Amino acid sequence: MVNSVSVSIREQQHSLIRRLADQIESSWNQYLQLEPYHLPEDLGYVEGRLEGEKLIIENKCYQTQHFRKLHLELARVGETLDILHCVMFPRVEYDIPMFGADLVGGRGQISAAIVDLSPTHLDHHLPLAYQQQLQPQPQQQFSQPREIPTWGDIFSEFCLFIRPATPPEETQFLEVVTQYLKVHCEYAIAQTKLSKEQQLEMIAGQKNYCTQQQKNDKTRRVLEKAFGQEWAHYYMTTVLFDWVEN
Ligand code: BLA
Repeated sequence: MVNSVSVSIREQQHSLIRRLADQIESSWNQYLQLEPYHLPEDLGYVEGRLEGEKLIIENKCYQTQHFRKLHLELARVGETLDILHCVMFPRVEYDIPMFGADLVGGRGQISAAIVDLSPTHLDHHLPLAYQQQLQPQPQQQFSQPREIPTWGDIFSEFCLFIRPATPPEETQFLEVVTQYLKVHCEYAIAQTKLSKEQQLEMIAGQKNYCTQQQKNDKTRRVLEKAFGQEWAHYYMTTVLFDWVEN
């Protein structure tokens, strides 16, 4: 039986978004043992209206032994705006950085492609394995590097933020993300639990990451226009960027 409701908006989105979503899921499946994660109030699929155009949000969420929440979100505003948002929230029992990625585009062009492995340590250092296995991104390899906004002081030297200008640049971006996911997942699954005291630093680090991300007015504006201020705030603080208190 064909169930049209289950057809993902992924098929209609920009090809880089589709490819990145497929890659994220395939890396997760390759390295991690995924268990379902239930979003509050069944926010798996949401529809709103942005200036007369339909905004559709599709969420996929999992958890694992080392990750409290693996969140992959695809969103589409009418025919004009395609979005991929992904954050891997570690359990605070482990010393694991934050993986985050965002792709925003429309009318055949991705305007923002960002990926980072962000420190959860307050002194901003990443685990040694990351320093050893990854190279800081030479943004100048891309013809249109973009400037990180001031709230983005949470990002590391491995942050790549560009407007991909050609198909080879799109593929190169995808390869960077694939490499980050490999290093990140392999590191994460090898971690053992921290002491209670060390966990406090992870809690503070994740809280800082989320607080800064919540300052992204561009995300907030899209959600506010489609769903109103209150819902946008609720969504940004409980689905996109939530943290656990000790
Ligand atoms: C930018 N995010 C944006 C933009 C929009 C959104 C419309 C502007 C695009 C542009 O400047 O070309 C919108 N992003 C959304 C919406 C959702 C979303 C509505 O994820 C979800 C429903 N954002 C993240 C994560 C990172 C991130 C995980 O969600 C990074 C790891 C970064 N997005 C990010 C940054 C910008 C951006 C740095 C540029 C902001 C700026 O230039 O001011």
